[in-house]
Amino acid sequence: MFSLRQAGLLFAVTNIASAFPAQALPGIQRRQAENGTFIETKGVTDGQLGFRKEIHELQRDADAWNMYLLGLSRFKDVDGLDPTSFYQIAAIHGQPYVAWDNVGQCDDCQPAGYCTHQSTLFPTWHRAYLALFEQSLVNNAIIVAEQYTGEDRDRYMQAAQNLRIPFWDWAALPAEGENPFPQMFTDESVFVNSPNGPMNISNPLLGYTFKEDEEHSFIDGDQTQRKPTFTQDNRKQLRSDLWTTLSSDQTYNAFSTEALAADNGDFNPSSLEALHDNIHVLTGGHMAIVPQAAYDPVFWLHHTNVDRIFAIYQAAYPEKWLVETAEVGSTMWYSSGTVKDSTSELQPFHQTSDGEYWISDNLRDTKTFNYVYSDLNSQGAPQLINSLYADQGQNFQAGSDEKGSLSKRVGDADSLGGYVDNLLNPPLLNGKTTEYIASIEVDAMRMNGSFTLFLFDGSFNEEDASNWQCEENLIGSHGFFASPTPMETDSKVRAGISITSILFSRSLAGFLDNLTNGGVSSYLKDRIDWRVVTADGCIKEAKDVPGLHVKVVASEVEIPDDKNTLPKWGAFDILHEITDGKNQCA
Ligand SMILES: *[C@@H]1O[C@H](CO)[C@@H](O)[C@H](O)[C@H]1NC(C)=O
Ligand SMILES: *[C@@H]1O[C@H](CO)[C@@H](O)[C@H](O)[C@H]1NC(C)=O
Ligand SMILES: *[C@@H]1O[C@H](CO)[C@@H](O)[C@H](O)[C@H]1NC(C)=O
Ligand SMILES: *[C@@H]1O[C@H](CO)[C@@H](O)[C@H](O)[C@H]1NC(C)=O
Ligand SMILES: [Cu+2]
Repeated sequence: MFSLRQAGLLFAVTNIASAFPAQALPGIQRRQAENGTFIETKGVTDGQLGFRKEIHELQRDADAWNMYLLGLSRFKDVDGLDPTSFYQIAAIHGQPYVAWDNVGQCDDCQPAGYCTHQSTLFPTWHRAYLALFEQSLVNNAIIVAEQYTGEDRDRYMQAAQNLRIPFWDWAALPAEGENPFPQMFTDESVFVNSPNGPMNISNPLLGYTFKEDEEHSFIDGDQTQRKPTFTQDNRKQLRSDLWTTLSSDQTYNAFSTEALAADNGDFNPSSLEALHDNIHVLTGGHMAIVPQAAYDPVFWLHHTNVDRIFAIYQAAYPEKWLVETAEVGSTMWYSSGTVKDSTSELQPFHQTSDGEYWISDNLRDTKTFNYVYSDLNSQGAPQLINSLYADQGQNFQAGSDEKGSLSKRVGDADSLGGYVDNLLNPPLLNGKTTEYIASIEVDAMRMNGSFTLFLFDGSFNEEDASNWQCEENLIGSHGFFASPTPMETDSKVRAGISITSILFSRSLAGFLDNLTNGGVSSYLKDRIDWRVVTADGCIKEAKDVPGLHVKVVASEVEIPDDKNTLPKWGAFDILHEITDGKNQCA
C-alpha cells in the first residue's frame, strides 16, 4: 500500500503489482525461446463466445467492470521481458524497433514497427493485434479472479472469462454532462472490489508508466502523455464522417485505407483509416505519434471501435473484400510498393505454434477470435448505421436564437438509450438530401509527423493555433496520423470532412442564399479558408505542405423509408477547388 496525495485529497491507492505479483501466464510465456515454437494469437479460447461492449455499457456491469480494471492493471504490471506483457505487445506497433516472437525485419525495410498504415491490410492486421491484446488481458483478469475466496471467486471468475476488450464509440455523441473526452480516461483513481477487499487503485486507463528495465529512451520522462482537443462539435463531425463512410457503398480497398491508389475515382474521400487518424490526433500527446501510440491504454479502446466499424462494414457489404494492390505505406516487414492481397501474411501474428501466420482471408469473421460486437449482434448493420449515426432531417428543430449569428451552432440534445442525438442535417426533400464533404489530399508522409487541416468560414486567431478546435468559425478539421520518418516515395493520402450540417446552420442563419450546389459553391468561394498545423503547434505555409489539394464535393443521397435499408449515394460532383482559390500565403 502507498498513498497518493492529489489536489489536497488523500486517496488510498493500492499498487496492483505488489498486491498480485506477476506470475507466468499459463502456457504462453517465453514458450518460443524455450521450445522453438511460436506464440499463438488466438483471442480468448476458454469458454463461450464473448461480447465486446461499448465502455459505458461495460461500466454498468459492475462485475465485468471490476475485472476489466483489475485485469488491465495487472496486465500493465507484467514484467516487460514477457512477450505477452502490455509493454511488449504495445511495442509491436512501433518503438523500440526490435523483433517480437523472432519475426525479423525484411531485407529492404527501414527500422519501423510492424503496424500497417496507408495500407489495405490496416483493418485485418489490427484485428489480429487486438486479439493478442485481448487474450493477454483476459489471462490477467483470470489470474486476479483466482485470488478471490468463497462465492466471490466463482462470480468474478465467470466475469473474467466472459470479459472482452471494450470499445469507445467516439462517433456517438457524449451523454449529457460527460466531457467530449470521457472522464473515465482522465480520473486519477478508480474504485474496485479487489481480492483484498474494496479499495481505490490508480486508474489503469490514465496512461502507461514505463518500468525501469523497459527501454523507453524514445520518450521524454517515463509516462505517456495526452493533449485532448475533443469538443462537442468535432464529436458531431466524427459521427457524420462515420455515417458517410459506412453508408456510401465504398469498395473494400477504398474503405480500408486512406492511401490514395490509382483506381480511386470520384467517390467518398473518407475511409476507416482516415477517420481513425483523426481520433489519434485529437487525443494528442503520444497517441499522435505513430510508433508510441499503443502504450496509451486509450489506443486499445479506440482501435476496438475501429475493428467494430470494420465488422459493421462487413455485415453491411458481405461480398466486398480486399483486392490485390501495391501498398503505399511501409512497415518493418514490407517496403512501400510491395503487392499485397487477402492471402498475405500478417506479421508477426502466428496462427499456429509452428509458425504459420494469420492472413486476412482467415480473419473475415470475428468469431475466429471468439468475440462479437454486442450492438451489431442484436441488429442488422443497416439498422445500426441508420439508428446510431444518421441525422434525421425531419426531426430537426431550429432554435430561434441562432438566426443572425454566423458562429452559433444549433443542437438539441435528446437522450436515446445512452446516446445523445444532435439533429442537425437539413430536412429531406422528396426523400433526398445532399451531402457536402471537404476532400483533402496530401503527401502525408513528407510532413515528418502528424498534423491537422482546419477549415474556416470567418475570422479566427491567425497567430496561435492552440485553440482552433474551439474557434466559432471553424467548419471542420481533420488530423492526419503520420509517421515521423519521412518517405522518399510518393505517398498521397486522402480524407473527408463532412460539412453538410454546418452549411445548413449557416443557411438558417442567413449566410448562404440557399442550400443548392450553386449556393454552396458561391458561399465557399467567398469565405472558405484553411490552415495546416503540425502536432507541435506550428502553423505551416502552403508551400511547406507537400501535395496538398482541398476541394468540396457533393453527392445527392436517397434516404430510404425503412431503417433496414442503406441510403443510395449518387455521383460525386466537384463544387469548389479550395486550394485553387484563397490560401494563407496570398
Ligand atoms: C514443446 O514442444 C513439444 C513438441 O512439439 C510439445 O509436445 C510440448 O507441449 C511443448 N512444450 C511447451 C511448454 O509448449
Ligand atoms: C475511494 O475514494 C473515494 C473518493 O475519494 C472515497 O470516498 C472512498 O472512501 C474511497 N474508498 C476506499 C475503500 O478507500
Ligand atoms: C521533413 O524533414 C526533411 C528532412 O529533415 C526536411 O527536408 C523537410 O523540409 C521536412 N518537411 C516538412 C514539411 O517540414
Ligand atoms: C442559390 O444561390 C446562388 C448564389 O447566390 C444563386 O446563384 C442561385 O441562383 C440560387 N439558386 C436558387 C435556386 O435560388
Ligand atoms: Cu491507430
